[in-house]
Amino acid sequence: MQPIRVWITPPGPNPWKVIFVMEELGIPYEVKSIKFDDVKKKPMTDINPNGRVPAIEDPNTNLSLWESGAIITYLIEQYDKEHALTYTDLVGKHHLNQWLHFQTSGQGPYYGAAGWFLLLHPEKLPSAIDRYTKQVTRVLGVIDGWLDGKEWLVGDKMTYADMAWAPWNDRVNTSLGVPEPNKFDGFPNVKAWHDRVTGRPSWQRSMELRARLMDEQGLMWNGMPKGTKSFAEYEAKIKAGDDTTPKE
Ligand SMILES: N[C@@H](CCC(=O)N[C@@H](CS)C(=O)NCC(=O)O)C(=O)O
Repeated sequence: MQPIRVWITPPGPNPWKVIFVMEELGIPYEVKSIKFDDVKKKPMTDINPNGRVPAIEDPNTNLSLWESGAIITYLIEQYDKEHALTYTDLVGKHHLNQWLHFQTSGQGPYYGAAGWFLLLHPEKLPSAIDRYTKQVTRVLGVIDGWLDGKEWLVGDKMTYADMAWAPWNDRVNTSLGVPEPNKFDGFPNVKAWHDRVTGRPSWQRSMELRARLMDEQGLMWNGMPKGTKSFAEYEAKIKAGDDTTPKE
């Protein structure tokens, strides 16, 4: 099998859903790591007219695809022949699809918007911050309730649906404006689940790759340019229009 090319910007959470699944399934891939400034330019827009990452090009099937949910569904259908990360019965299959849709429509956009208004928007708009941080908390509450007495979203094993939630949850502190160790306060089932998912060696490998690619682009783990000493300094750079970090 030839490696699948995956287009990413290292700081953004969405590409890491796809890398995580590829790592877990042992799918060979090569990363095309681009700067956030270049997502809305060629050649990225030739691959994804919406100018967002992730996107993949699979030379084995001549398929080019964007939207992380669509990519994960494809990878599972095409390369998870043993059904390691999925279910094939009618109910299981559609419940997995449901949780994946909830992730892409109900987690990513809200977490992204909360982080944007909290940290990156040039003006502080309390009503927008309040609206989106409350949505993040609400979504965490939905998952926490669902996971009560359960280890996984669907069935009795980790699936692609669980994995899809990990990258945004891993940095939910930046969407809530709380210290990292407190990010799951009040949501013990989410915390236990997130620890289970991110305890996988495939997650560790994905995050090692992220650290290397962030370093290559002169970024620190939290997305701030190297050498930025404080968030206040970073905010000043953003106000001056000197920001290159991902927005959602
Ligand atoms: N719904 C898309 C969202 C992709 C997305 O927003 N990706 C971010 C990086 S994590 C991006 O490319 N942002 C570019 C921009 O905001 O211009 C997906 O799930 O793939």
